[in-house]
Amino acid sequence: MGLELYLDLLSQPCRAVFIFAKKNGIPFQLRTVQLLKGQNCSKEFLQINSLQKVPVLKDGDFILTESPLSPLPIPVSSSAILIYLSCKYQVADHWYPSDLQTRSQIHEYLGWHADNIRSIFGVTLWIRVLAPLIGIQVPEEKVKRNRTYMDHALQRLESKFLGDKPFLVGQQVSMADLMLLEELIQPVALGYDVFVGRPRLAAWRGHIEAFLDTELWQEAHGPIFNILEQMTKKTLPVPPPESQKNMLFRISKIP
Ligand SMILES: N[C@@H](CCC(=O)N[C@@H](CS)C(=O)NCC(=O)O)C(=O)O
Repeated sequence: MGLELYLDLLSQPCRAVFIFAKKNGIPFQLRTVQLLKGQNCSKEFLQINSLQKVPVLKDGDFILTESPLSPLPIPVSSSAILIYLSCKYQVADHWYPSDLQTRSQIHEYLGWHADNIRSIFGVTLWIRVLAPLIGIQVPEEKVKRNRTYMDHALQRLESKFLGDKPFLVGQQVSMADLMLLEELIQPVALGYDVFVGRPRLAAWRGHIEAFLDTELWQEAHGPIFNILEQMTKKTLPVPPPESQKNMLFRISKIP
């Protein structure tokens, strides 16, 4: 069996992996794991990742998840997967530059991203969709706090990493840009446009989108951009009880 990617396109890191593989013409079998249907808790998926999370890469017998035993330098599955794909398929250098200092800047950003972006921007999906789907309203004070956290993170992102550059690192798009774009698209799709009033960030978004084909953009983002409509039409599956337990725990952790 060749390369398999276990993904749900509602998830930001999954979309980054999906777009990266497609854009670079990397052949893979898409194994869709629908989180809303609790497929990440199925017996079959537990054999692949006992942590019940996507994305996961399977290449023959080799499985890459966010296991702390990962041999790669960054213990976050999507970036570990992007690094694996970059090296194995020798993608264009700008995605994961071979120059030591530029590559180190990518790692520097990805480390910051894991601590400061990952945990904050995904919360909108919980507030707007996942919590209401199981009958929970996230308190308004938490919603406001999340917006404040997003705003602070974006200020730091612009001042420390982006500046006036077209991309996060160097003059061309890299995996760091893709990881960030997918996180920022999440609240946008759910009604909070983080690019409004941030011309530098909006210009950066324009540079990356110009680089991706419209068809690929639509294929990757269809599910997340349609989710509010599906909410309204009540066509989203209500997660099974075994997933709801995990979801309640996750919702209780929203700061
Ligand atoms: N740390 C991983 C993301 C892992 C993760 O949080 N995955 C979420 C989707 S975005 C998931 O699978 N959640 C299911 C669950 O926790 O039950 C990365 O950045 O690639």
